[in-house]
Amino acid sequence: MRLSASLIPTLKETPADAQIASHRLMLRAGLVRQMASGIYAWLPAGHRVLTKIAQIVREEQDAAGVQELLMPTIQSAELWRESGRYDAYGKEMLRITDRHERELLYGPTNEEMITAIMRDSVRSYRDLPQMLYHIQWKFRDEVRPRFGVLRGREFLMKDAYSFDLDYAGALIAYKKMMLAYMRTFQRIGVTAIPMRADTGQIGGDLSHEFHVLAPTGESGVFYDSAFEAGDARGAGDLDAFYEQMTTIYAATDEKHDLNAWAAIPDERKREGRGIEVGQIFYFGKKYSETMDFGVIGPDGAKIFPEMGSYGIGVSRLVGAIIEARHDEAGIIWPDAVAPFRAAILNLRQGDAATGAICEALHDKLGADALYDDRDERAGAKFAEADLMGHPWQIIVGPRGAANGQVELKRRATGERADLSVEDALARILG
Ligand code: 5CA
Repeated sequence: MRLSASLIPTLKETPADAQIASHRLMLRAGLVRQMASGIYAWLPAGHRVLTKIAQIVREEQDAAGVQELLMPTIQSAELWRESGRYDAYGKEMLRITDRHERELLYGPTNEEMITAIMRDSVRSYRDLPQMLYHIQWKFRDEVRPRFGVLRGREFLMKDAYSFDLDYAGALIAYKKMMLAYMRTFQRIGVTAIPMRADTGQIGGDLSHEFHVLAPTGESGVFYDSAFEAGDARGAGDLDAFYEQMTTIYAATDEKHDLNAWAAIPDERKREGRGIEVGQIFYFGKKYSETMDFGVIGPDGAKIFPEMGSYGIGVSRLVGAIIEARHDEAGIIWPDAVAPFRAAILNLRQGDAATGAICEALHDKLGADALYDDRDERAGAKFAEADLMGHPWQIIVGPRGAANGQVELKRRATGERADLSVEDALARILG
């Protein structure tokens, strides 16, 4: 993509109303713009990040055997009266009345809707187990939307739901989902730690939150350094993985257990702050019973399925990644979710030699490269590339170009190397 023809409205000034780094950087790098309190438009570069994250989430859900569907954002109040949550949910629910005076709402989550869909479609124990997910916008009328996309009112969530015949089956679904989450966050390029959690509005008795470590996180977190070492990657056996995830100590301040903490050797104790990017819940028959979703068992008796729900804050992740990965100059994107894998910086626009090399690089790298072909000072191009956080910068100046050489810079480490065009491409694509 050519920067001269792109809508990437970067800002030189720091926006006054943005309190934390990710919010400032998302505005400055031209990723989002606020359209109303807690409601954002995703501009082209921001949309590319959001799409890449959603795609990794999708691939890992698919790999875990979860089926994708798409439910609407607007739901009927009737559905929520069945579960009893229409009144219980309170002011966080955005309630809407249509022209026929029918009560609707903008969905904050989808337990009721997916249960109704299953109730309509599934009759027999033979039809279970099933797991389903969608990636869809949600609305929660937060009292204090803040920190940009970290606590928005409209936000993109992946939410999955599991239906099993018994507790043993539900626990397998829960474990599979935990493994899928660890793989997802690892692929995205952030360290996320699962922590025992309360169940809040969703209800139930088993829940974990996944926290990305960042100094500005809303929760205090305490954990064993074993999580940093990546010991807790979860290859191999599902039960062994779950056992490991749930026995190595990790807790938010709400659930912190001083006795268990005291038993950890001092050199392994880690304290910090975390941003909750996902949460998983097991809540048994809470919705299947209240909404009368039963299947006929092998002996003809009715079985109310055991359920769980599993969320990932897709849009929140964009902010969380930036909180965890930035410096004075700007964002430091992990390779997997950067809006562009590489920026090509033409330091002398109009020069035949630099132009030819840049065009060749642009052709080879395709849509995942951003070609800074503007008639701008070199310093401005460097500053903007650092701000936008491309993992690689290919710097093409007249002196190197005369010898067929470019300079390759790695944003995360600041490492630089003079290379031939071929070698630079090999490093970026390798
Ligand atoms: N139904 C369950 C799981 S599907 C549920 O709604 N869980 S949740 O409330 O924990 O939300 C799931 C994830 O959405 C959270 O972990 C968080 O990452 C994200 N999220 C929640 N509220 C917001 C918000 N106001 N802004 C941005 N992301 C949010």
